[in-house]
Amino acid sequence: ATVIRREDYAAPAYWIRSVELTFDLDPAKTIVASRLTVERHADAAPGAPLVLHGDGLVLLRCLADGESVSFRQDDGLLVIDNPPDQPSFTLEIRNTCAPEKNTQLSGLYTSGGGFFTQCEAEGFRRITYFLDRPDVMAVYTVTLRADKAKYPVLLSNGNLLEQADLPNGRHMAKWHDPFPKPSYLFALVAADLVCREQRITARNGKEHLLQVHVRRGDLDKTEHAMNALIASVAWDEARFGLPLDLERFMVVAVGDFNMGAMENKGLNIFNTKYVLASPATATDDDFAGIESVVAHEYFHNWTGNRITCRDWFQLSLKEGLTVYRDQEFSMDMAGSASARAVLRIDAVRNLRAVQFPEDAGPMAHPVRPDSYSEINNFYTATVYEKGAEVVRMMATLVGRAGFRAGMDLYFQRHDGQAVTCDDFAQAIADANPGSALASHLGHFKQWYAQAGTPRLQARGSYNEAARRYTLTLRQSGAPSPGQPEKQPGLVPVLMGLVAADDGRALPLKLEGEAQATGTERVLVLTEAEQTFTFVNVEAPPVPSLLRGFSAPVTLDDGLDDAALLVLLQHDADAFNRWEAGQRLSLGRLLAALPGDADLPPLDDAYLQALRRVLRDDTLDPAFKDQVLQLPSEVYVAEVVGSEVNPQRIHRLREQLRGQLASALRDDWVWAFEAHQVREGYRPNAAQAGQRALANQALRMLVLDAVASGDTVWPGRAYQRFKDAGNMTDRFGALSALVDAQSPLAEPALARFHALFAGDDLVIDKWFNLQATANEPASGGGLQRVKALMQHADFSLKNPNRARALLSGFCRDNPAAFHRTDAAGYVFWADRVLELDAINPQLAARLARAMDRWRALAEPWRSAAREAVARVAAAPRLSDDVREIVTKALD
Ligand code: B3K
Ligand code: ZN
Repeated sequence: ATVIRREDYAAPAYWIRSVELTFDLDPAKTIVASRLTVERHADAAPGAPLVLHGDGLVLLRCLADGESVSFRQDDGLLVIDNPPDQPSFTLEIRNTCAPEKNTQLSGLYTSGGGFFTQCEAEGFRRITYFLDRPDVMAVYTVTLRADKAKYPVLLSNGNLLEQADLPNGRHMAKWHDPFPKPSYLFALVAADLVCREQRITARNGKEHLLQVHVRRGDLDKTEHAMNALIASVAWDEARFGLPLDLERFMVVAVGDFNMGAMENKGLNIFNTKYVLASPATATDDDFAGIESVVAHEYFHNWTGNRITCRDWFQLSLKEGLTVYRDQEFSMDMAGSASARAVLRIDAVRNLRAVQFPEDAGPMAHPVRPDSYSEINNFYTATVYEKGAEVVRMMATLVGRAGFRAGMDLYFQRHDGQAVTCDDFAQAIADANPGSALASHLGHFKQWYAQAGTPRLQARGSYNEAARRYTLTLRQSGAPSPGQPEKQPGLVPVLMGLVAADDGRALPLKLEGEAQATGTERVLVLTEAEQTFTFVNVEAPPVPSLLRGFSAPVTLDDGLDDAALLVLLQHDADAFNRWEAGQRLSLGRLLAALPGDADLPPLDDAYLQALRRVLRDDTLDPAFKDQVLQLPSEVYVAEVVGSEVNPQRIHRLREQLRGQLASALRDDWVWAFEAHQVREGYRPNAAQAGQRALANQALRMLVLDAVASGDTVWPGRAYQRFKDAGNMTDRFGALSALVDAQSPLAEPALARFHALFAGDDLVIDKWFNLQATANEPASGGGLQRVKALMQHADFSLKNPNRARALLSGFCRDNPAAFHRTDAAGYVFWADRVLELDAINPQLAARLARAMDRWRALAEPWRSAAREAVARVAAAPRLSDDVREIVTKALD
């Protein structure tokens, strides 16, 4: 496979200005007729060869300006060596493709008897020959022809121009999208669908039609997605002044889809998982996921579609920014400051669980990568989530109004263009002259260029007599693939000082400043080491650094338990309160890790502190739920960093959970009883927080009961499982039984399957719960997963199903996966190879379960290496999987 490099970017020799496509849709053989207006690039030589991308197509004919033209086909490419040497000409192409054979789900494929497309990143070339790169933007007119009975709904981007019946039971529809777009935003749908419609009037008085299209029978599960869409349209107008620019905006749900959703212009195509929800079938997390993905795709209409990426190295230009925007939207929707903090905590948990390991492993890459062999492998947590952190840091540095001014300037300058991450950063900086971002833009842009999670060290000392507190900050970065040395960047450190005695917020005045600037401020670190001196500090302080996780770094502040207990109880910043609690728990696990003794009994100070949080009625239930949840095994492994023993981490964490379950038993009983939602189900943050805390309490109570041989709480959990009025509570009770390995787990699982048979999204949950279930002391997790692969409901061809079982086991169940007999790794290798023959993108995702094999202790390390090497040596690997496993072995 060839390596593509960012520095090799060159504009194409030709542009394509307009496209007319006609599809004669047939599952076995679809005929595509394409008429392109091609324009020679001003810098290109007259008659320069025209090279079009193609993949898996059969070419029927090719005409230039109506005349036949000589061409050759070279590794999928269509090369026209002597195109007309005029500045512009027409190219007519006719080709076929085979949608029903397309198991990769990239390009045009069939699902549930309908036709759907997925073109990002390079799927359009699997439909027809084209300059399939994001800097080539064209206006599309699309005609669809298909059997009317089988495919009554025919959709493409933009506005419907005409619709008519044709002979032989066929019909046609013609669509026109007035906005020039890159090919990756093209979409079509032809299927038997029903739709929920809503007319809305925008602030500027314009009317729009919103539609959510789903399979027959699913209409009653579309209300939430529609509400999320309406809210997204209103939010983008209010917060960023960005209106909906099309008369019609469509969302279509499809059951076979490689990722979450896709922002095709005016015709977003979604995984059913991110559209369909009812209280009986979806959990609070599912509802929240739908709201955020609907928003994300909608926000792409401006950040991604109106301004797109010049090349795929700039992917974070649209993804990092759009994730930032959807995060802000979800926070605004959740409302209270506490609910915002809970969402921030979730985002950071996810960053640490997925992005930090990525940044420390063989796939580590900058937010703007320098090279790739398969671009689909770079839709990563680094590009998305770390990219969003980079945007968030800009917003922190220039303030809310400054960020809005920067966005305005970005659209003023670049609307309708394909641009780079540099263009974005420049616009935000230029709109904020005099800001730390503008004065240190070079330092800041290291965030785009350097891979790896920077390390921030902080050491403070207080001089009681002088009432001075000096804080020294140091930044450093570990080597990553291709980047042995790291340069200092710009780290915004949002901070406060908390009085050690009573926890009050101390006024902040830096040496040389005329007066204190409140009790919270941003320190801007741009050197490898800088010292900040605070004066008039009236009491010994505990530093509260990196509030709200103001930069995606690891922090070593050297704080002891006493200081962390102060922050947990008093910090004005909710994020840092949570963080202090996590670190207290983490500290207890790390201290016990060496050797193989059991976890010592937990100390009273720690238990009291957690109890106080749980019982504090000034705190929101959702926040308490976050504080009481322990750091994940994956995160603990990442903090340990090398010679990781996954079994040891699992055992100690289980013991910690067991002790918390028993020591706080009365508090859990209280929490469970006190957080029952009495009014009707609504998926809002307030209700969801109550349910989350009650479900955590139930889980702890069942855990403690099973450990002590008591049957009352398992019985209550089973009853709740049977009677629950919503999926969050039903699944919470079921998970509690499975988690504690109660004898009631099996009958509950069987009942759950019977109750929801045929509801694919719920059956996915059923598979996933078993794949991620706690490994019994006697083993058997892998056996269960193997048996589930034989279940009539299992299929490797459906991405949701395959992910639920296989990624659930290999990526989200470390204790069951990392077996000392290596059987987990053998299973992983077999599944990666099996899946690669069907769907390389999906196989490559699963392949990444082994990213961190080098950090394992023996015997896991050698066994893991062998499994990775076996995959790498297999004949006929896709480029996707090959890139992952060869990088893992490098
Ligand atoms: N832009 C798409 C992701 C496409 C992934 C291609 N392998 C969804 C999104 O980020 O909104
Ligand atoms: Zn996106």
